[in-house]
Amino acid sequence: SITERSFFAIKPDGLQRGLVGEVMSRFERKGWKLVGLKMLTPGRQLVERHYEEHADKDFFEKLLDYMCSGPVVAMVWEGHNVIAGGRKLLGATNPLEAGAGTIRGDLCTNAGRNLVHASDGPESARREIELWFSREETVQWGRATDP
Ligand code: YYY
Ligand code: MG
Repeated sequence: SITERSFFAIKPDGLQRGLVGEVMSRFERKGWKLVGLKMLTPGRQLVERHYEEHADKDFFEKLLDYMCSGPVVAMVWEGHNVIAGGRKLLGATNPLEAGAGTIRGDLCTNAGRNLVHASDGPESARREIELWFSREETVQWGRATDP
């Protein structure tokens, strides 16, 4: 639906490497609409909750350390098929398997430094937007091209 929203985060390596504009530009060119944007160095609790499905994985502690190592750019994008489409734009979790033309395929080499997070379905999109953004922090706005 046109009002579908998904949560994305440019991870600390994205800021370290100066790729914020590059990543955001790909979302804009796709045609999705930015409706939430902020920068923060996430605390451990936030990231633990964000990645709670991975709490039992061997990479969990490393993942938390990495995600809390510096600022991230948290974003909500809205638009047609932005949840599934956002995953496609990112490419596979392991950049080696991510196709050319995808963000991970083009811009990184390591699953542990894979640059951007995207919600993996409607349920996680809802949960993650609520976790990272308060109601007032997302913006409803219209574009002349929406209709
Ligand atoms: O949703 P996505 O980010 O594509 O992958 P997930 O399977 O949800 O894993 C979350 C996050 O964990 C991944 O982006 C990097 C990290 N990770 C890892 O460091 N090593 C793995 N073998 C799997 C995932
Ligand atoms: Mg995931």
